[in-house]
Amino acid sequence: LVILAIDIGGTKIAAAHVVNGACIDRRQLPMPDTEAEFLQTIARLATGRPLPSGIAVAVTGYVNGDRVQSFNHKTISFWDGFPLIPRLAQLLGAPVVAINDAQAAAWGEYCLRKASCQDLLFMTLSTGVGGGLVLGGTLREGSHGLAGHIGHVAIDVPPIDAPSMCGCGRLGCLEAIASGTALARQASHRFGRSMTSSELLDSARGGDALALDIVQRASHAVASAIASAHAQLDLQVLVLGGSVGLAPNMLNWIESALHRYPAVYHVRVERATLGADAGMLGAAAWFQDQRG
Ligand code: BMX
Ligand code: ZN
Repeated sequence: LVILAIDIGGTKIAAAHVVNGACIDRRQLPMPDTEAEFLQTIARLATGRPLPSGIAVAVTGYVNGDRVQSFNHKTISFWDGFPLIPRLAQLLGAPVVAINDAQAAAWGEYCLRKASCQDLLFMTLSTGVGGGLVLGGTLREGSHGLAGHIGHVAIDVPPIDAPSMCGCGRLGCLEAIASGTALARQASHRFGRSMTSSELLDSARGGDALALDIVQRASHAVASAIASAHAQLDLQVLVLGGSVGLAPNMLNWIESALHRYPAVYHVRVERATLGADAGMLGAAAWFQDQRG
C-alpha cells in the first residue's frame, strides 16, 4: 500500500510517501493564505511521485465530516467549513482520510506504546497548542472532530502582557500563553523588539531572567492543563511534541511545574518519539487502520 501523507500546519505543509512506517521523499512548503494557492501548493508537493493508493492527511483545525474548520480563526482564515476531503480526492485522484494533526500524532505515538499503555494524551506546542486523545486504545475524534483540543482550555496563569484574547474568541486559553506564537508575542512585548520563540528559548537556556520568566509561566500553564486533563481522564502518559515542546529543556521546565502540584496530579511526561514527522506517520497509520 503506497500512502501519500500530508501534514498541513499553521505555517507549513509537508508531504511524504510512507512505506513501512518511514517517510520517503519528504518535501515541505510554506502554508499559503488563500484557498487557490493552497491547492496549488498541494499539487506541487504531489507531482513527480508514484501514484498513491491513498492520501492520509493530518491537518491543523478540526475535521467535521468532509470539512475542516479552524478552532483558532487567526491561524488559517479560509478554514471555515472548507471541503478538504473532496477537494483533495478530486485533485489527487485517490481516497482521502483526514484527521486533526495532533490526533494523528497521538495515534502514531500510541501505536508505538500500545504494549504498555492504553490511555495517552499527546500535546503539541507549535504554532498553536494541539492535543490528541487515545482512551482505552481508541483514538477519540469526538462527534464534531474536536476531542483533545487542550490548547483551548482556560488557564489560571496570565501571560506577561495584557490577558490575551485567543483566536478562538475565548479569554485565557492555554494557546494564548504557551504556543510558539504566544511566546514570540510575549518576548517581543518584553524585549521591545521582534523576537521568535526559538530566540526566546535560547535566551532562557542561556540564563536570561526575563526570558526564563516567560518560559516558566508558559510551562506552568502547560502543567496546569496537564493536571486538569489527568484529573478528568486518568492518563498513563503525556507525550510532548511540536517544535517548542521538543526544544531542549522544555520537558524539564514542564515537569518541574507539574511537580509543584500534589502527587495525584503527576503523570509521566515523555518526548514524542516520531518527532517532526509525527503527524504524517500517525495519519498514515490511521489510514491503514481505517482502510486496511
Ligand atoms: C490550534 C488548532 C488545532 C491544532 C493546534 C496545533 C486551528 C487551525 N488549529 O489550536 O486544531 O491542532 O492549533 O496546530 O484552529 P499547529 O498549527 O500548531 O500544528
Ligand atoms: Zn482558544
